Amino acid sequence: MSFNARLADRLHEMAALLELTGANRFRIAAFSKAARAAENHTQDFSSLDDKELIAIDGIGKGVAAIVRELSEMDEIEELNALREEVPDGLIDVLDIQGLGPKTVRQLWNDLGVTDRASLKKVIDDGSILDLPRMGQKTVDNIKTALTFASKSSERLPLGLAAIVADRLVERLRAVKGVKQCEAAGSFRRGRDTIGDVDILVVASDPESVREAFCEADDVEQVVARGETKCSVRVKIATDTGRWKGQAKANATVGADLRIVPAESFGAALMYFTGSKEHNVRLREKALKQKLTLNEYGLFPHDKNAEGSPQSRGVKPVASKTEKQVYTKLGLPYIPPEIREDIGELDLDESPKLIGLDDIKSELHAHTTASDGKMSLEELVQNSLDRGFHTIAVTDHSRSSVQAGGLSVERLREQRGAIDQAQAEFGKDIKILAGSEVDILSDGTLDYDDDVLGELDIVVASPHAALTQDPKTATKRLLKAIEHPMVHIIGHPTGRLINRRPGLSPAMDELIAAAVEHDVALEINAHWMRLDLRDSHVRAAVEAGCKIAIDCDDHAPEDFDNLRFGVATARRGGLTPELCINSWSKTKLHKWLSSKR
Ligand code: DGT
Ligand code: CA
Ligand code: CA
Ligand code: ZN
Repeated sequence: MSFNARLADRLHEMAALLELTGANRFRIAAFSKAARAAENHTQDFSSLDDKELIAIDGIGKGVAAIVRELSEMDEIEELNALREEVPDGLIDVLDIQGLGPKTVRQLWNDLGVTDRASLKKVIDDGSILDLPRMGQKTVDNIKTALTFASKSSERLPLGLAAIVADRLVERLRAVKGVKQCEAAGSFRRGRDTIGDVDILVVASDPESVREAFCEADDVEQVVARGETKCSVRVKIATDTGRWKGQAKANATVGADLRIVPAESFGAALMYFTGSKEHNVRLREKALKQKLTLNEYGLFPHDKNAEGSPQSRGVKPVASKTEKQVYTKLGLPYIPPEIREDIGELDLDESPKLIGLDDIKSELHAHTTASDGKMSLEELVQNSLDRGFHTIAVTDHSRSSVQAGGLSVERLREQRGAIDQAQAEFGKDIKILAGSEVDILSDGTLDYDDDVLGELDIVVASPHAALTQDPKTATKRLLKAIEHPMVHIIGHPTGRLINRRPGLSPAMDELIAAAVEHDVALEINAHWMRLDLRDSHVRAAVEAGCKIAIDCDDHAPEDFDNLRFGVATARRGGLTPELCINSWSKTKLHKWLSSKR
């Protein structure tokens, strides 16, 4: 993590902690502004002197001193003091949707609330109603949000699990004597949240593997250290801010390691990839063929024999690769993402699910014109680097005030800038002038039709009023789908994993309308969203609905979220034909202009 990113995290954290302590709001705003300046500047702040720092918009003397402190001492005294002052658990309370810093401060000062448990207590005994301006309706909303937050806090979003899984796999592959190493479990199946990370290893020197796994710096606790199975709790990120939905500084996740023999790696990988329900079906199928399946292989079944076949020295009919095991079971290779007992054992051939390499365009991205961190040129360059033939610039529309939504004038100015950039970048990439236009709460769009008609691409997304009842939400989204100038519905439900449920429209109606009006529904690839979710994608694919997989890029690293969008698409059975991002330049542009 760069110095500036680290600084920004700390400043965001200070701003939030200061809010909880009721500090001067100008001071709070100054820290937030400085955090954004650190995020947006390409120059490393630790290499600048005070004069240069203060010259930067958003950086004053006070922040300059903090920059110095962090770069020289690697800590910030005031932040340490704030962390002392504010109870740890209060941050989790602030994370609950609908609870602002002011209310949290009151809960803390007046009622002694210090964490989610004590919040629940003051709700249950009714004392929360003693707070000024606290009515039953607000309490009900807090209660719902609290239940949602605690139900989901157990599971880790896929994107954070990926940080851990990638790190563990990389670490173990570097150990001498390791021949194979793969992440299995729900992570390999690409679920949107993960209970724990499962890692499989084949190694000639198992003790070195155990050591690398159990004794690394990020290991918080060793739960078990056995010969072939180890379990630990690892820190998710060693240096990530507590803010913006990221891993909390001290958050950990469980990780299981299995060391397996090379000859049964395929069977073990199948077993530990799961799902449990898929495994059950496979074993049933095996038995019907007088075979028995376990993590060591597929064996001839002998109902009179005692003990496991491998312990009796029985030779497996397949075990080395997953493919061999599936083949011997009379099945095509089943991709991990659909091993969920959703009918995958009935497939005659392996489905040609979409892959990362199929994606050839990005159709939802932001620049500094609204709330993005990339200039137009940076956005285009990043898209070129990914090999995309098209990038759509879709900044926010005017109602998204906090996200710097564009007035009609600024939107038209941007078209000029895009034409200029197109001339500079030439034929290698097509830059589309677009908008992520707000779907207002009644389903109307945030720009007039004549403005929308000037754009090459329109992504229409809900951003506000996300607690609407399902009926209203359905009506709202249907109206947007029926709009003749809309190409894509962005993050259709607006859910944020573990943070807010979002809308619950009648998805079958939306899908049917999208097919009728030739609109694509988006899989927003950001790991906090993954919206559409897998089950929605499956329904859409079955109906023949077009799907977009987009990263909704705000920063260069957001492009890396594509893998999570693709995983979700694969879980829904998406093939390249229905995914507009996998189309050729000609086909895509023909479709886009058919709506103009
Ligand atoms: P998670 O961690 O809750 O997100 O979900 P998984 O699927 O990763 O589950 P986990 O970590 O408990 O176990 C990994 C895989 O190991 C699981 O997908 C299937 C297999 N497995 C674990 N326990 C059992 C079991 O009792 N029976 C069967 N058939 N398979 C199991
Ligand atoms: Ca797992
Ligand atoms: Ca596990
Ligand atoms: Zn967006």
